[in-house]
Amino acid sequence: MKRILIIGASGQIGSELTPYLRKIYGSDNVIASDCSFPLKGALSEGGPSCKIDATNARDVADAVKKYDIDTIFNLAAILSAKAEANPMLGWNIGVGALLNCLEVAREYKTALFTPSSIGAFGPETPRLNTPQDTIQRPKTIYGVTKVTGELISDYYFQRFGVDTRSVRYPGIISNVTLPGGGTTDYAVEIYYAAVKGEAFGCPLKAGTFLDMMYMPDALDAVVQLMEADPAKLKHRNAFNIASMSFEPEMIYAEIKKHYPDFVMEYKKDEVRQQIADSWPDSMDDSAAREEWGWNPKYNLESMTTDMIAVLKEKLSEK
Ligand code: AKB
Repeated sequence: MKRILIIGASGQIGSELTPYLRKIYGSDNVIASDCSFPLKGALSEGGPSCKIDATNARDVADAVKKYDIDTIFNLAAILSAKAEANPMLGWNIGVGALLNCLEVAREYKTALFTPSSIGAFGPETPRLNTPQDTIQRPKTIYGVTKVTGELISDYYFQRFGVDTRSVRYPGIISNVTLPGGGTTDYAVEIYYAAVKGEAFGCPLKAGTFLDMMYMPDALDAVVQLMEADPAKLKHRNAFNIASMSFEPEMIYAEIKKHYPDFVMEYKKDEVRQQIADSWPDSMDDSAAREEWGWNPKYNLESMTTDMIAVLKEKLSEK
């Protein structure tokens, strides 16, 4: 990777991936873009930026030509619960934007990373230690777009030699930009509530296990995978990656070690609960470990300590 274009730079992943890549590859070599423009703060001040609506192929192609891009990160997405409220929007962004990126990647010979998700699995998938290669019959539009994305990305690799690679992200926990519209968002929002001294209404019931990951590991994964020797990759779209699996009571108990008076109640959200019930409890990520050295650093305890320290500082500045 030498000249990188990030599509959807203002989102949860993009807002942290952009500065992370700028540190590694140089500020001028990482172009941040989003459909809402101008970008704010460090995203626009820290390096080049432009407006891209990825559902418009010309926007993507113009930026790739103008900035002489060799790698595209397509982070445009409508998360699971929000996509259920507007399935056509979920499809147009999830698949339409990806198809545009694939065609541009084919024409201009760039590599392409588009995240997949635990949402690419469904109720018929083995729940525990979900294998890398297994049944994928998701029941959400988000999941349908993710499986479509995995298949079409593999097709472009096999048919046209486009260097497509991806990971199936678990719920990502971060402290810079809130996710919004996802099923796993509660695991971010709970920290904000605890640090603000507020009670938290948890949308998922006790016992709902899901894979989760702290943002620093999610960022490392992208760079490790995109820098991996292609000769070692037996899979491409997309690798299971995992670092921790927990249910609401476990994150609550961990936060209570820092805030003993913190209160979490259940405030069930039917849509999110149904989605979460259709997703795996924990994935087997041995293919990622073997093929490109995936090795996450954070667990629930170390993530909680870090999240609380960062949010305390961030929220006290306001
Ligand atoms: C969501 O909850 O929709 C996302 C995901 C797991 O892909 N965070």
